[in-house]
Amino acid sequence: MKIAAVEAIPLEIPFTHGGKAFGWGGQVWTRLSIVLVRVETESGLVGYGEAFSYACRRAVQAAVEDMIAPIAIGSDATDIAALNQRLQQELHLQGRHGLTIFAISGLDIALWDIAGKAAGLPLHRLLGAAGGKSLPGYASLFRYRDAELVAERCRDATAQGYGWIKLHEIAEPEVAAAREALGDDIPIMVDTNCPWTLAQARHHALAFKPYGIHWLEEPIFPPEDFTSLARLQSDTGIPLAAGENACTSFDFQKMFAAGAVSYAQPSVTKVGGISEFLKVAALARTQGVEVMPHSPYFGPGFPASLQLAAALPDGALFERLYVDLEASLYGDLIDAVDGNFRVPDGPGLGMEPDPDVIKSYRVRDA
Ligand code: SMN
Ligand code: MG
Repeated sequence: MKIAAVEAIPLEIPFTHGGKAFGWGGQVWTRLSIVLVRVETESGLVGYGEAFSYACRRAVQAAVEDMIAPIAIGSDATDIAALNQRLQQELHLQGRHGLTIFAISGLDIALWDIAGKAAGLPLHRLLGAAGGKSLPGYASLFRYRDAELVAERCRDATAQGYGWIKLHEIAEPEVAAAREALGDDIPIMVDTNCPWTLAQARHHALAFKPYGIHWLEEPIFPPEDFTSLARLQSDTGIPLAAGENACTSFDFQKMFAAGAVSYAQPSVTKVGGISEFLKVAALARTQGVEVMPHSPYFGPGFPASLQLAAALPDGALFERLYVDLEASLYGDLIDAVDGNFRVPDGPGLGMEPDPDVIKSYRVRDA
């Protein structure tokens, strides 16, 4: 079953997050970028993947079109692991992080979608898990830098049924406000996105500790400083989480060898797709590290992460970026019910992206 076409489809969907202007990568975020990777086989099967594209949409689209498609077209769509490895090998001069591996991820997810469709099974069944599962979700709040707003958003999320909350705050008053608003029974995770040196991180981690932090995420820059993460974790006794900026199982192998984390967060649209995610999950199991998929996504990365989380032997919390989108590619799949997310049971990723949403939000500037 040969790959006949690989297409990058860029989308931009407006969203609101209930706070002041905020963004990363020098851009204020008002729209979520999604680069769909649409793969069609000669036999007419179509699969969808997603390549990470926040603040880099046009560059990722170019990587899919110029670097991935020429190698993938004509290759066997069923030989997913081999094609993934071949892409990594042939593109190693372009770096094994960032755009290259985001683009490979998009293709790999689409190929697994096709594999599921060819088998007539949802991915979690293909990977050996039973159907009918749902996963506890956590509301992943934006960074508000405003204690009152943090408290309000926490109350809002628990009123929606969420039993777990992740903050993106870096100061104690906001963490304190969240604990005050949530009471003692709702676990809080704090994601800081790599702001500190080891010494600074120790100071902040100890300030957060009295509020009971389920995990502290990416406290140190650079994210690959696994030695410092390991020291921070053992010095403070606070479980650390990281992995959204690690690419391929080789990065995770080093992270685990250093004893850097208690929770590994492979990101299916960044790590190298489903193929690499599965290797990371297997490695983590041998190291006593829990896998918590990174999934602030609303494209195929969303159902792909649900499928993968459902196939983990210990299950996982499912990350839902706590924003309101103008339109959903996957209908109400993105809405928690009593704080839980249903694992879709259609073939492949479990659900097809809505063609009307693709049509309406497709960007034509590239
Ligand atoms: C995050 C990363 C990228 C986009 C949105 C949010 C964050 C997370 O680090 O873990 O959710
Ligand atoms: Mg994070």
